[in-house]
Amino acid sequence: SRVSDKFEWKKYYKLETIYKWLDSVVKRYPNVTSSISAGESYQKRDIKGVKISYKNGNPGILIEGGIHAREWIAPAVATFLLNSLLTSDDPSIRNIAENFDWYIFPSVNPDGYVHSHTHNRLWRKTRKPYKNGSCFGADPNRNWGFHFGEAGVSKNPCSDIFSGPEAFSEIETESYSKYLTSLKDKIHTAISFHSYSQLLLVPYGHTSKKPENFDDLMEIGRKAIKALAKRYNTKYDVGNIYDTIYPASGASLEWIYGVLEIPLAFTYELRPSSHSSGGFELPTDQIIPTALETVDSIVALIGHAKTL
Ligand code: ING
Ligand code: ZN
Repeated sequence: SRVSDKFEWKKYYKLETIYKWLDSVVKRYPNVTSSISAGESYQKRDIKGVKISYKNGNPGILIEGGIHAREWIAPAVATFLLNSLLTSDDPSIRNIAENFDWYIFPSVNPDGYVHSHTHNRLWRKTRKPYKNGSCFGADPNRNWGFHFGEAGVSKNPCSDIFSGPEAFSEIETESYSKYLTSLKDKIHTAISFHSYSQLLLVPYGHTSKKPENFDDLMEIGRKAIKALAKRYNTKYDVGNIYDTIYPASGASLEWIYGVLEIPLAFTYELRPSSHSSGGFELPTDQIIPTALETVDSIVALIGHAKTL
């Protein structure tokens, strides 16, 4: 269709363009895809996703993008992955496409994403007003009800890492978490895309203590970043959130791992490596290379997870 022909990962798209493209994908692949929703945002936007299922009984994988508004490469990689799973004829991609159910949400903070396109490129949070409208939003990756408020958060509503007044104070995290609860027994892997730093992170963020399956997570993670490096020699590190990036509690993947007990939880900090290489404003000519190498790594990650 015209809509999907114009969607080429050569630039960063507005939310409306992404959502129209998701609809066009479901129209084009009605037998294997369906439109899914994790609720709506404070400003009443849909938290829209696409489910891919080639057959009954597949284990499920969650893909989360855009929980932080300014990290524009995250929705771009999530949509590129969705497209690859549906259109690639690479046997290793066909294998993961057809033997897992994929729940892909490219932009779980839609109000923030729109705000970063229309008003403030570096906006991170949701858009609910606090302090009588003098500050806006909580950090949707500090707002979840697992060790809420313990580490790497601020109680100041004007801070970029404001946890919110209580867990799930934001309608986005509240409704998205309810949706995920309904998937609890259907998924074993959850992957979130952020930027930037070129890291692959595993639990925990609220403590430096290592979770029970840490060794498995690290082994899978090392395989994944090795596969990522093959195409362009892009260097990633792998490690726990707390020590590898910084302490942070109340993140989506902490809750998914700690409360829903989804055993395989990975966060990608995508390109670039540093602020001086573009930071959140990754040049558009790097969208496709970033997406290609990330898909390579997901093939390895999922393939290895299967053998555990
Ligand atoms: N980084 C993440 C953040 O929320 C993170 C790091 C990942 C923390 C997973 C906790 C859990 O701060 C960015 N760039 O947002
Ligand atoms: Zn982020």
